[in-house]
Amino acid sequence: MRAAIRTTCAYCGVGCGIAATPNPDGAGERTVAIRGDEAHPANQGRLCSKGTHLGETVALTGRLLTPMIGDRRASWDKALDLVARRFADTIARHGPDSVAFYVSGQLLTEDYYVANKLMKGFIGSANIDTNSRLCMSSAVAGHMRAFGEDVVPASYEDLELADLVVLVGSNTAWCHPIVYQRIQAARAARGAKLVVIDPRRTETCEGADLHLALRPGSDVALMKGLLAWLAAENALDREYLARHVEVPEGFWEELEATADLWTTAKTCDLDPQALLRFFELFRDNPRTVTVFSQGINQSIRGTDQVNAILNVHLATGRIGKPGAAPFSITGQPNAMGGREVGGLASTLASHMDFAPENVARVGRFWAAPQMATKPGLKAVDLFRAMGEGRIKAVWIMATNPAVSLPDAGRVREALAKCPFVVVSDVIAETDTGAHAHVRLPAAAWGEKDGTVTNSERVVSRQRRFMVLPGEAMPDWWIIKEVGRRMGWKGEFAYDHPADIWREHARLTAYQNDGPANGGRVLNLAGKAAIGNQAYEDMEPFRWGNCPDDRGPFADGQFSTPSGKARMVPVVQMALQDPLRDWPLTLNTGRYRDQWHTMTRTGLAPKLARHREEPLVEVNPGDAEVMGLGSGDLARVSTPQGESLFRVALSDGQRPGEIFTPIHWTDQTSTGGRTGLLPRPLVDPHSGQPGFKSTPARLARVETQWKGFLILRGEQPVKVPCLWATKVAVPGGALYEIAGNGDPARIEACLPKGERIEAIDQTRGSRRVAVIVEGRLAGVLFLTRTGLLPSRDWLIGQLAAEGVGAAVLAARGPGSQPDKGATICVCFDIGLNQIVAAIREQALVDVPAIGKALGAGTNCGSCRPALAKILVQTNEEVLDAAE
Ligand SMILES: Nc1nc2c(c(=O)[nH]1)N[C@H]1C(S)=C(S)[C@@H](COP(=O)(O)OP(=O)(O)OC[C@H]3O[C@@H](n4cnc5c(=O)[nH]c(N)nc54)[C@H](O)[C@@H]3O)O[C@H]1N2
Ligand SMILES: Nc1nc2c(c(=O)[nH]1)N[C@H]1C(S)=C(S)[C@@H](COP(=O)(O)OP(=O)(O)OC[C@H]3O[C@@H](n4cnc5c(=O)[nH]c(N)nc54)[C@H](O)[C@@H]3O)O[C@H]1N2
Ligand code: SF4
Ligand SMILES: [Mo]
Repeated sequence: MRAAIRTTCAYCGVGCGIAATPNPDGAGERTVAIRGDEAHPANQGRLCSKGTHLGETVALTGRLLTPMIGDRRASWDKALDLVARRFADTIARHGPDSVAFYVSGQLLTEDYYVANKLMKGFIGSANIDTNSRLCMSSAVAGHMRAFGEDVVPASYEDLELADLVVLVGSNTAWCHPIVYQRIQAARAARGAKLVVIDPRRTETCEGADLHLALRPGSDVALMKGLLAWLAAENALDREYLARHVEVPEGFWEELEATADLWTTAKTCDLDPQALLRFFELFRDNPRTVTVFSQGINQSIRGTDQVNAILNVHLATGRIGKPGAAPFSITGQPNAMGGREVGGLASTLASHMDFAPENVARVGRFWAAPQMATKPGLKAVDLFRAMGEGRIKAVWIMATNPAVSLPDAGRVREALAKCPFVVVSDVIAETDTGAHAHVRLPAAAWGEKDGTVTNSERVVSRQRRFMVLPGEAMPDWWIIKEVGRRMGWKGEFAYDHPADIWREHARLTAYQNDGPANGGRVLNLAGKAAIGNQAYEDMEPFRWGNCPDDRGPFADGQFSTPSGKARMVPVVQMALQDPLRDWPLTLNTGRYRDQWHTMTRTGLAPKLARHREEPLVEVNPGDAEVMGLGSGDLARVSTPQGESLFRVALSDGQRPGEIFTPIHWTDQTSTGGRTGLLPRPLVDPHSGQPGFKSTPARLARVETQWKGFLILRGEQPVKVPCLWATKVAVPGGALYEIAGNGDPARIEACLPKGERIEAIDQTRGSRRVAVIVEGRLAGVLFLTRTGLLPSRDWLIGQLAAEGVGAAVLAARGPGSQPDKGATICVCFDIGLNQIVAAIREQALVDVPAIGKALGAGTNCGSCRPALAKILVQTNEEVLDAAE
């Protein structure tokens, strides 16, 4: 067995360290054993369900392994020459602003740096934007307004030192699970309080001291109400305000006039008593960390929402002190690295903007022939410009905008119109790749080498532990090759990611005398002159602390001209009453075990089991009025488009509000495509879209039959029916299906082989299995009025030998009862098993469930779900007893 290689997780911005042991039991080059890295400061050995199961995603299933021009394989030389030539020609004919790059927080810092340098210094346009626009840009804009620089003044340790943690618009238990576990561990150890502010009652709310299910979009009112109340209670830090904060004229007067407790409670649709409890908790706990993510950022007033939070922290001096900070947690593994190199169209490089002296400075450093002198197009505008014919060549890297941009139908039209589309991806077939003229095979996690920065400014190495498969190449290499072929050989002469790291680190330090002298906090001088071996061995380190190693801003020095932070006056946006034709509000977000457009988590059978289909969550009262039942199919429509979802009743949804997940695509479903629905409206400061709130309506969709299809192997099929969603299962794929008309055509999806069938005329049920050499190759179950059996046993038969006609019974001798939806993916424990154990063994807490079943004792991602099931089941037991 080879030694473990220390790297970082491929997924979220928590940035957990991983010890990866390739080929652990000699099973093959593309296998790896994954453990949490005990020495990594972010996770200290813990991993959530996604990180734990990374090993299931490293096979070559679906990989793009050669450059493709159209549908033809091409050599790298041919493909790169074509990209360079088409970009150069387009620039020559239409100018630098006729081309664009659209990149991603999933690139490594080194990749990002080269892309940014090529566009902003050499092509001479700032038309490079990133999916971080959809993710972090309101936080960036808020930080710049308040601090003069995009610096996150917090670390995970602050969460452990805090007496109060406030989670605003963050489903931390699902989206930043290790941060959540650290919060919960600190609560257990020190009794810290937890408040969750989210219109939905998510699993993050389990065990919180208080959940405020506020009206969506009312966060500014809430934070202003808090600040006004603290001012009235004399709970501000007047000294801090006087020394370190600029407060605009009239700020307090406006606040006092608009934000009393009762008005706030009404605007936010909250119980005044609950609101008061939050205010008191805040007043009484100077060590407060307010964590925020997409419920705040993804709003058409996201930047104001961010500043409303920062205002409260500045006015109470809760910043730059242990256990006291506003904390924007980042989504993607390298969202922060992208911000550091300036990957947004609105920033230049190294935390500099487009002020003329910055343009001149970066131009000198790069010896750049034609610097971009002004910000470029932001993501939503960029694709709009493409639709209008103004962007004539685009290069998309490590993001899937045909799924993830708002009004994705329009985005697809824009891509279809664009004369030259290049897509660099690790996966061959994606919704975006379908529009590409050239597809370039990028190195994936485990094959690429470089650095990432997590939410708490810790820079870590991602290390390669597998060979590059096929002709895949790292993103930095692909970009620099195009730069060289466009004529800038010397400027893009990188042989190793360390070459790029050194240049990036030097740029952060170049003529940067720190915030007290008009410079910036971001300064990597100490890491600029390192050799390749030192880069190889680089331990995780945090940038941006004060000289005495306290957090940024601990000395009260901010990156503004005056050195003071700024309170920003913010106004609560008008909240619309429901529209007649669009009476509901659509909220969108994430599932615990899927990552974005599922190109990678979708490969892991274990991760598929938590949610096998895209659901629309509906308040039970609303569902009753609309005649919708659990498990029905329903169409969500918005002015932008429509898509189908499976209905789930949820009393965690406020009346009038529905929720859908962002993960399903054309590759995995005929419905469930959330991206088609949100409106392309953006925040005026940041350009970030308001993904969390779109007027919508919902209607039941009738189908005459339903069923499922299980196929062995990896070859994807398109199932021709109204509803077909696909998830990976061990050895194959499971498709849940439903539709109208004659279902016979579905049988064409079954492979060739020995067919056995059973028909039940009265229920309109049909069961077909295909057996090849004694092994199950495929099975189709359909019914008009009957029930369908559990899929688990049948899925298990994909691995069995000597399968016969008995397979159509869908259960073996002595087979287990249906386990129900998988809750614990590590030990494959289902809802029904957990409920039964709680009832039969009178279990009272989560550790007891762990003892009885193992559930929750490995990665811990399901512990909030177990807590919820425990409460519900025990309530039912009590109700039954009464
Ligand atoms: N499992 C998983 N984890 C992930 C990801 C993933 O795809 N899957 N993606 C990563 C990425 S890139 C990101 S950006 C993060 C996102 O992490 P989060 O921001 O935690 O996730 P979301 O589900 O997008 O939304 C957060 C919450 O905001 C709430 N919300 C909606 N409207 C409002 C509002 O008006 N006010 C308030 N206060 N709350 C509101 C929603 O109900 C939702 O529960 O997750 C990262 N982690
Ligand atoms: N409605 C709605 N929409 C949203 C959101 C929401 O909450 N609601 N959230 C938004 C947010 S916060 C985000 S971050 C985005 C995410 O949306 P996307 O960025 O579009 O989603 P991903 O699936 O992560 O896309 C990454 C792509 O890069 C590929 N890839 C993976 N690794 C590499 C690599 O090393 N190199 C290259 N070249 N390619 C690679 C993957 O196969 C995949 O195709 O979605 C946004 N869209
Ligand atoms: S919390 Fe989970 S997904 Fe995020 S970095 Fe850690 S292991 Fe990876
Ligand atoms: Mo994100």
